[in-house]
Formats: sequence, C-alpha cells, structure tokens
Amino acid sequence: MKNHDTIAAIATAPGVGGVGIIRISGEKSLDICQQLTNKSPKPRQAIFSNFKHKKKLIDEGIIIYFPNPYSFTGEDVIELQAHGGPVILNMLLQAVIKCGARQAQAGEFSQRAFLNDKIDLVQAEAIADLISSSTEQAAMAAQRSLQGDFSKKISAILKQLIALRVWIEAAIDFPEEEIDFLADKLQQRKMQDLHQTIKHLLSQAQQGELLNKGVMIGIVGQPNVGKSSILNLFTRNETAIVSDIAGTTRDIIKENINIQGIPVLIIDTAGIHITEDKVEQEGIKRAKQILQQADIILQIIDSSKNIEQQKSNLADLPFNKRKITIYNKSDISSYNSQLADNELELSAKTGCGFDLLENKIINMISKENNIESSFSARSRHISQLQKTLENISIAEHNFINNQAGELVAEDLRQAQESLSQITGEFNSDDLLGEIFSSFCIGK
Ligand SMILES: Nc1nc2c(ncn2[C@@H]2O[C@H](COP(=O)(O)OP(=O)(O)OP(=O)(O)O)[C@@H](O)[C@H]2O)c(=O)[nH]1
Ligand SMILES: [Mg+2]
Repeated sequence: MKNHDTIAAIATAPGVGGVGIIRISGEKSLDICQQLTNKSPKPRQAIFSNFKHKKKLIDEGIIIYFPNPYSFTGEDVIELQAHGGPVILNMLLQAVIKCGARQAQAGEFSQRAFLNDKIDLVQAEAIADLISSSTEQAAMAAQRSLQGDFSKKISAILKQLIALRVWIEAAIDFPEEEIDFLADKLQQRKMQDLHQTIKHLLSQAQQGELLNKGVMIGIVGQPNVGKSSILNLFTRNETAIVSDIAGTTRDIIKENINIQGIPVLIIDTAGIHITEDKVEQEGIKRAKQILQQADIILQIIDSSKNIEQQKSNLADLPFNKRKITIYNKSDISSYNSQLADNELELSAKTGCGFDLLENKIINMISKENNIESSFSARSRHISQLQKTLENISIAEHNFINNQAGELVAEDLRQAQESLSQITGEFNSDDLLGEIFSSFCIGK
C-alpha cells in the first residue's frame, strides 16, 4: 500500500507560539527542502537556513531531515521549524505545496506510520488519545498504550490462540494418529486459560476506555433529597441552584470534573416523581435517559424522610448499572441499618462522607485493576474483545460438550480474526478511514 504523494501540514497547534513546525513526508520531501532552502541537510542534524520561494524570503529557521525508514511515518520526512505565527506558517505551507507536496488530511501522518508498520492501530489511536487526554491519569494510560502495553497483551493472546489452532488443525488433518484428541485434557485446559486471559484483558480494556473517554456519573433521586447539593460538592462550586422547594432542578446539568485524576462527566437531574407539570415531566424523562446512559449512578435518598418509601418509589427504574446508594442529610438523621458495600451516609451540607464517596467511585472504576498500570482503550477494542470471547466460549463448548473438532477449528479462526482487528490486521479501508479521520491535521 505504498503512497506516492508527498504530504505536508502545520504540525504545531493553531495559534501563536515561539516556534511552529511544518512536517513534510514522502518521496519529494528532500527535493522540496532543497527548493526552499538550497541546502541538502544531513540526516537527523539541525541546520539553520532561510526559507525562500521564488527568491522571496518567507522566514528563517531550522531544518531537520529524517530519511526513511527512520522517521515517524517510515518515509522521508523533513521538518521545518519556523516562527510560530499562523500567517507565516500558512505562507510557508503554501510554498511547500507549490514545490510539490499536497496538504495532508487529518491523521494522514499516523496512517502512513501504521501502513508502513511503524506502529499498530492501537498505538496510532493512542497518539490521538494522548493528545486529547484531559487528565494526567488519562495521559499516562494513553502513553502506556503508545508504548505497546496493550498491543503486547494482544500479541501474547494471539500466540496462544495460534498454538491452539495449529494443534487442532493438525489433529484434524492427521486422524491416523489415532488418539482421541478431543479428550486431551491439556488442550482443554489451555483453552480455558485462554478464556480467562481474554476476560481479564477485557476488564482492563473497559477500565482503559473509562479513563480515556471519561466516566459518566448520573445523580438521581426524588425531589429535594439533595442531588444538586451533591453536584455542587463535586464541582466545588455553586453550579446548580439549591433550594428547599421540591422540583428546583428541571433540566440536566452537566459538568466536567476529575476525581483523583480520572476524567468524569457528572450530571445532576430533575427529581423523579409523579407530576402534572409538563416541564418537570420532560425533566424526569431526561433524568431517566441519563439513568440508561451513565456508567455509574448515584441514587440519592433523603435519610431524614421515609427511606423504604423512597426506595420503593424508585424501584421500577432500570438500575442495572453500577450504583452507589447515598443516604444524604446525615447531619439531621442517621440510617440505622447495616450499610452494604455500595451504600454510604453523606451530608451534602457539611461535606461529611464525601471522601468516602470519592473513594467508592474510584474503587468501582478500578475494581480489580490497578489504575497506575492501566492503558487506554476505545469502544472499538472492547467490542472486538467481546467478539473474541464469544468465539472462544463457543469453541470451548464445541470442544468439551460437542466434541466437534472441525467446528472448534472454525471458532478459533474467527477468534483470531476478531482479536487481530484490534491491532489492525485484516481491517477494511473504510474502518481505517473512519479511525484516522478523527485525528487532527498534522498528526
Ligand atoms: N440538613 C441538610 N440539608 C440538606 C442536605 N443536602 C441538601 N439539603 C437541603 O435540602 C434541600 C434540597 O436540596 P437540593 O440540593 O436542591 O435537592 P435536589 O435533590 O436537587 O432537589 P430538586 O432539584 O428539587 O429535585 C435544600 O434546602 C438543601 O439545603 C444535607 O446534607 N443536610
Ligand atoms: Mg436539584
């Protein structure tokens, strides 16, 4: 899939800065550099030069030449470091284009790096995630993916999977080696191990996705229980109006915050109850939508009122998500029963219990995985891992219960295909286009 166009783009962020970089990649890079500078730079050495087009001086700065294959894209790359103003950089880019390059599309440099085997698809996605990460934890997770932490785990599983395929294909092809291969306990165990390993990786990837895209937390409950007061605790601001009038919040209120380094979108909602008020009804409808969309639900109960009544009023709602039940207003009452693991007492008024709430949220997100070593992931990876797991489960069933060797071979082949798509083997051009077009220009 060799690409013959030479591409160029401003690689630094739009706006004003001390230095701005134009990146050029492709066969004509060196030739374009010579046209603009009259110089032939040595590999990986910074040299100072004028940048001229048709004898007109545009700017001066540094040239660096990265000959293929030792460059980000794997092609010949020239970087021109000029002054970082948008007008001057655009003039320089236009000159580069007139000398034979074309404007790069979004993500095209990374796409070429992928096509030239410099990075796999997970790493290419990690670059975009690193750039757009909103907290330190998320950035470090993306960095670990970029360094190959996630890809290595996938390769290790692929290796096991391929070994199993080799074994079963050989067993099918040479039946004269008359042993009942499907009764082979060692291979059965290997398949079960594989199942467990993929399951564990899936759970790590799910956490990685939360770190990457952020966790959506919805605050729900009946009117006046203190939902908006709790939102304000999280934002450390008077974000939502708090009043003793039931039905104060009618709309959805969203704020981006971070809890111990994890990006969180926290959402306050209208109190759920039966009402004739049209505006409130719409608010309640939206609150219920949040209940479906959020990753974690905080169900707020006013502990100074009838607790069982409130619980039963909310009982019909789809709380199938990870849920924390908060007995609020602990300063004026107390919940006398034993608290379960996902329950706690809080006073939004005094802040007492808030640390515990934050810790519970963090524990819920990082249940069995250590955030310090987690890597970033995307929903695309999760769905491929889920498919792989499904294929393996079917393979196990066909192996152990049905004793159907041919079917097991096909299931394992499909599992390998699902898994390989994560790092980018066997992907369609459409999918690649979709992934890379979401990148920024110059990356
Ligand atoms: N004593 C005490 N009062 C609280 C506490 N939390 C909230 N309140 C009071 O309860 C009332 C309702 O608080 P809000 O935060 O507006 O409750 P809400 O659930 O958002 O209410 P709606 O938006 O109407 O659904 C206000 O008068 C708050 O001051 C608490 O922990 N202790
Ligand atoms: Mg409110």
